[in-house]
Amino acid sequence: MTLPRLARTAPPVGVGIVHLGLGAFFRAHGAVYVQEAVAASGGAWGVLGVSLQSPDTRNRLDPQGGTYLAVEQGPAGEVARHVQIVQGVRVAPEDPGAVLAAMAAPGTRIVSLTVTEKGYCHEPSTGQLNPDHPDIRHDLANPLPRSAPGFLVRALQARRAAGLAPCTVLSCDNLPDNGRVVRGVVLDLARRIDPALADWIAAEGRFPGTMVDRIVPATRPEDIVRVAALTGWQDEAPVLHEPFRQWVVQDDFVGGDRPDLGAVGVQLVSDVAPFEHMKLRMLNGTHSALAYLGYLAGHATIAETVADPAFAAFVRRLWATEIIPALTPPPGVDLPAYAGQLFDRYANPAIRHRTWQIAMDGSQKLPQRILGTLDSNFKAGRPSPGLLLALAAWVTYVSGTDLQGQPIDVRDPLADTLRAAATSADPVGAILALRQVFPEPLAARLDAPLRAARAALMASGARAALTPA
Ligand code: CS2
Repeated sequence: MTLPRLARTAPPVGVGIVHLGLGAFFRAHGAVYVQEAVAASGGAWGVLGVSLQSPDTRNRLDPQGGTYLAVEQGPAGEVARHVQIVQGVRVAPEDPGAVLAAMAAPGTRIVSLTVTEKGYCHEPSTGQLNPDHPDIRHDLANPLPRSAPGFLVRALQARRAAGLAPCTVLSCDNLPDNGRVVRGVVLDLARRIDPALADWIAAEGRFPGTMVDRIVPATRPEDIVRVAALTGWQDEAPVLHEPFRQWVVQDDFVGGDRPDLGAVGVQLVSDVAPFEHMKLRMLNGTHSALAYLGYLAGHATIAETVADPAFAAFVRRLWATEIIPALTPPPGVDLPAYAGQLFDRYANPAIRHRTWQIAMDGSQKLPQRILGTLDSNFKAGRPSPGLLLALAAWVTYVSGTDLQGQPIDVRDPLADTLRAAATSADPVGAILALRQVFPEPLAARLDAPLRAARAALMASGARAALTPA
């Protein structure tokens, strides 16, 4: 039976937000919140989505009027909701000028981003712009950009030239102080193009920090088939997500202009940092630890990994003895209770979140997820056996060969460099020498304990190494 193609049923909403990086995460998180805020309080806050790389999402969404189903996967089954806040999709490499025009339009008051860690073209260890990044080199020499920082700077330049206020730049990526990082790369790039532009952005621009949270595994072809059977609609681009969601936003927008996020459960605060640190270290840190160790132990998903009692005990120990002691809780938050809630979220069997998916881009993720905690623990004289083992698992992972000699499909912007280091005569020494990832003093402190953790991992395998002797 041929099912009807999903189609727009809601009237269009004027575009107020241009979103760079229209991936599954934003479609299951920010877009849903904005749709609810517009339903609650109105406002021309429709979203124009931009894909910075491939046309795939546009090709799937266009025939559906930009709409899609967001499917909540909870213990009681799946519930689909029709998301219609995305008004259209642009593919940046096809027409960068059209993207800039949308970002510079008077109605656009927010440019939000989910471009992943590597999309900021910064050095993960310092947060500073990498001026040698090929896309940054390109964007310095050409008015039509390729990178996210390039689009932001050129759009702000056009707004200034047109006598408009800047748009608020809202980073929704898992970076510590994401507002400060995006502000830093934008100002650095702008200064290299036009110092007066940089001064204007520094004075007038706003870059609120955010903490975003919802587990959104990649959609598989079989999910598309299942969602069609569940709903009776043929949707070529559904997104799947857990019931939980959280969005903490620093309330600092140009002219105070934003959707009524507070009406739909977004926490508007003056300082996001404690929330970001908690989430990056407790959720993303253990996600990465479980991803590398779980993958090496033969587990395909996070739910499968924490269903293994050795891993369940390991992750609970990580929170209790290595991560929570190094954190300052955000106001009103009970960190052990938060850890318990995270465990239940990981264990949700309906969410098939692959260890391989989370293992991607470790060079960009580990500094804020794991290295910050390790550094605090070194300084406090607190042992971190579990985090060291996770780091040792990453060294093996990026070598491209698992402990049984099977190949690993490593995805990372530094994949070639990492593989060369991890397959050299001194893998730990060569990996720790990568200054993009490991700052000097931390690398020196890590040397001996990481060698010991790696030796234990190689001797007994990932699962056995989890349990302290
Ligand atoms: C995950 C995150 O893929 C990853 O690296 O750790 O995408 C994680 O699922 C989200 O940050 C949850 O909010």
